[in-house]
Amino acid sequence: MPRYSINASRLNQTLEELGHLGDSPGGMDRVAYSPEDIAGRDYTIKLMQQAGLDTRIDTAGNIIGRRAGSEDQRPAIALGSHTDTVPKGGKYDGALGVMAAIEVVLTLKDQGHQTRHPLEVISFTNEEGTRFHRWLVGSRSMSGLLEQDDLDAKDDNGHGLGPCLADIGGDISRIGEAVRSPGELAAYFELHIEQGPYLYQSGTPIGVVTGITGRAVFEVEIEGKANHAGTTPMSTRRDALVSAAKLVLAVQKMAAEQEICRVSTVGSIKAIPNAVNVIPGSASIGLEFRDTDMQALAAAEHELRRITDQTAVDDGVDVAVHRHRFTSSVPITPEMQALVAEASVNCGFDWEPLPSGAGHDAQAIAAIAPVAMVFVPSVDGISHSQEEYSTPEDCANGAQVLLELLLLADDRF
Ligand code: HGY
Ligand code: MN
Ligand code: MN
Repeated sequence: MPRYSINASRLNQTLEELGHLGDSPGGMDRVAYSPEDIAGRDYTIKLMQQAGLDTRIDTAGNIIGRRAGSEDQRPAIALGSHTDTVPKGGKYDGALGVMAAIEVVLTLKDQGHQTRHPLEVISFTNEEGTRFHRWLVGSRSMSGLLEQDDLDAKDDNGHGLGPCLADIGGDISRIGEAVRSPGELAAYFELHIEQGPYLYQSGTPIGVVTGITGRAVFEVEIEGKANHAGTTPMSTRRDALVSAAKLVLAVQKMAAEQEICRVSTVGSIKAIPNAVNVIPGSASIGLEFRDTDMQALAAAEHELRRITDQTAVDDGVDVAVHRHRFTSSVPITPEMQALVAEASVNCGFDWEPLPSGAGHDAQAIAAIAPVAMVFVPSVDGISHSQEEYSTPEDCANGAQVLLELLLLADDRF
């Protein structure tokens, strides 16, 4: 039996209320640094303060709520996730982890229970990386993994990160102050929806995450020759969009048929000038590869560069490959997996081990603290979509395990 029971209806109410902030036809639009994201952040801060947390925003824009422990000199145990979404995203990705962390604190407050360790609830900013094509920005800032090219990144309109950070209370000129040293956090626990089909298909309420995938993100720019769609003979065309289309199919084949890495995706494509009666002179595609084996990602990059070189020769176009980000895969230690499993059993829930095909803030924080992740089922395995859904019961189960996990760690660390 768990020591305390979380308040399931309170948790699901906050999830519902957060889910109204940035909701739009087609899905959630709480893209990092947007007014919708700021509304979600303000709501989160209000909840944290109502839970009695001392809140602050670090120079990277991360929201940190702290609750003193009875032995406050100990390193804090942190719970968290993110509230930014992909465009047209879902209501649970990230949001569940932040709302559940606050529910855990509210439950401890209701029970008058003070943990030995200080507690921190952290809502990391810009986990998804939509706007600047750089993800885990808040958590990588905290763990010292941010690079100069993150700070120099421009969005699709040529705007820089600095003003966006200022809009959310950060400060790019002092972003180094967000870095936490190893030892400052005793552990970081993240509850998250699985975002894949396995727990839902097996009917298992809790996932014990065994590792978090690596990811390699690229943009490929193709330069051909703009010309008249009606007068230019087919044999003389240098159509950048046709070359891009060939690359889209080749990238998909790399995982689907050649099995070079676990998954490969082209998520964005642009044609310039994007007019039906103009042969596109320029085109670009945004793509990513994922695998827990970093060698597989290196092999994928090698194959990408081979096929782009070949396309340039075959089609008489110029092709440039820009590597945006290599994120290392992160194993979860057997000890931390066992603690999640024990918490699940204490709560009376079946569990199963599984890797995460999605990336998470935990994989950045793993550079400075021991981490563990708890998954709950995603209905039909859908995520990054308006149809993303996890049942109120599964959300509550996850929060219950998160609370038990925290209490076990507080006793033993
Ligand atoms: O893309 C991901 O894996 C995560 O949802 N940011
Ligand atoms: Mn997420
Ligand atoms: Mn996501």
